[in-house]
Amino acid sequence: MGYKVAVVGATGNVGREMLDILHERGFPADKVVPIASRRSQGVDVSYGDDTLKCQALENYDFSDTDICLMSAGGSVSKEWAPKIAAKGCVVIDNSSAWRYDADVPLIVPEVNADAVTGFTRKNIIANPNCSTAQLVVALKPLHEAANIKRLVVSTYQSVSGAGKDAMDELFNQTRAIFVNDPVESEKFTKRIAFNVIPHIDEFMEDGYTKEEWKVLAETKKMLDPKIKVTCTAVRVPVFIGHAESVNIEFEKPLSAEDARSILREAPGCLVVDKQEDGGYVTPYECAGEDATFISRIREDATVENGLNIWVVSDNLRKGAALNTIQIAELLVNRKLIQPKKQAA
Ligand code: 11C
Repeated sequence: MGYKVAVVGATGNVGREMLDILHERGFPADKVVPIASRRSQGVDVSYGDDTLKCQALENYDFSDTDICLMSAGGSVSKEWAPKIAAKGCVVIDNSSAWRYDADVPLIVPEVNADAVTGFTRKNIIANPNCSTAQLVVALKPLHEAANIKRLVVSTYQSVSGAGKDAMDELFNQTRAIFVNDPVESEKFTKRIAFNVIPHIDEFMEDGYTKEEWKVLAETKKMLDPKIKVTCTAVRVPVFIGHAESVNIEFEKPLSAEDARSILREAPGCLVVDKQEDGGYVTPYECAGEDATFISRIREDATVENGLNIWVVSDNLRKGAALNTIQIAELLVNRKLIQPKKQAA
């Protein structure tokens, strides 16, 4: 007997990726229901070789649905996740609405799978921000080996993190520059084509952006609250794949060679570190891949027990859709949820 799974936000970048990954990984679903806003009701989306029609969130009854994968933005999640959860349907939410709630587990299965049992408190599980997900996958095994004290993270984030309209803006601006048309910016505050923008999400009182704060708060919640984290988050003109330069200070010594061997064995990690021309991974190569790639592993002699690494992953997959589905698989594999009934 399989599960009935709803995908809320099915027409978005992440929602479409969720449908692909559910199918690709053979998730034990008897029925998959794509759900979107009333505006997108009836829109066709692909699920394997099938075409499914989106249902409107407002009209859908979640009573016989087992799992709701949600990627429809913070305000939709804030309002709808508790209503869906109250129907006995476990919500795995990709927005920032529930991540910092002490009664909602924030999960990356390679990092803190055991914490998932806390979902019973609200029937909601949170998926981290894309830039944190790949970061903690790479850091967890290093933290276990030598205890991380402090992190300096600089991100290079692709436009797909800001949605489909942002991808269109990069494409349209690039085209406009080539054909000498006027360049229009709506989604980004400055031109993104042939540029980089040190600003993602809203500004906070201390001068950091919300994206930078998320990296700090989520790393502490999932990995260790004692780790000091500072971050600069930057948008780059890349369609898919976030990259991060990470400077790490450990309590104990850890050589680059030992870090490389540890990361080679670590779940979800793939080391590509030849230390020669092209012997590293870039976002272009990681698009469509599941792994978190780690390159440029080298000791930082300017601090005690310092190491630098370069971390790249597909932000729509490990940073969002894939991680959400891995959480659902965790619930199934650990028998933490049972199908309510055979879906029709
Ligand atoms: C970006 N990281 O690249 C953001 C997108 O909190 O889930 C994901 C925002 C979030 O713009």
